[in-house]
Amino acid sequence: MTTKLKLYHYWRSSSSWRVRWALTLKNIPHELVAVSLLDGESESAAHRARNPLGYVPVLEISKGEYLFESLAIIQYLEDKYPNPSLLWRSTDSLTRAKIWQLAEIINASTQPLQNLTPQEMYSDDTEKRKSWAKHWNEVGLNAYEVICKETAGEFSVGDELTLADLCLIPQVYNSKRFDVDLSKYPTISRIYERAMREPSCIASEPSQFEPKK
Ligand SMILES: N[C@@H](CCC(=O)N[C@@H](CS)C(=O)NCC(=O)O)C(=O)O
Repeated sequence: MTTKLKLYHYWRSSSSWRVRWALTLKNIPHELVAVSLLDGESESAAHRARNPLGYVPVLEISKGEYLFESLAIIQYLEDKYPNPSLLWRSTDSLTRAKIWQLAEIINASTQPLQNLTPQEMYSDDTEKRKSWAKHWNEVGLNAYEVICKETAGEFSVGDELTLADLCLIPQVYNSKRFDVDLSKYPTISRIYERAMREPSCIASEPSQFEPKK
């Protein structure tokens, strides 16, 4: 018997949104389990047994078998559920590498630096934390804009959604929270507006999962 995939996520986590979006776009049956980042739930022994880093997202792929790191999870989903493809639609190696490059600008060089834990290590002052996070968002978006100006069609690479967009759009959502001036990024802004009209994007975006007060 196959178990339904179970995604441990947090509504406002950008990395969680990437995976929710992939599951939605590929129409993969799954259930969601909320893990709060704010009240220490992600640091609990139960959650660290799923991911020793104490982060979300985590995908339970069968009873007691967990995958974490959103891009590894999406690669797994891509292999198991190839259509629609987020990575391999193009047969051109350079284009595939550009998709990865854009995804990694966000995944490796932006999101980790503005994550909650580095912010907490940096300062107790909420204003200083916010300007730190804003800075690293701008560093990432500056680089992304330079590259995607060359690769974009309707989306970051051509006219189809790819892994790059699944990383970019949630990061733009973070940037907005940190008051980044998006008018400095015309290509990114255009892609963001376009992506936010996609049903799979709307169905997976944070406000759909915000806990009711
Ligand atoms: N590289 C990881 C990043 C995971 C991550 O940083 N998750 C954040 C939420 S977006 C988190 O759990 N942060 C908790 C913390 O900083 O303590 C991935 O792509 O899954």
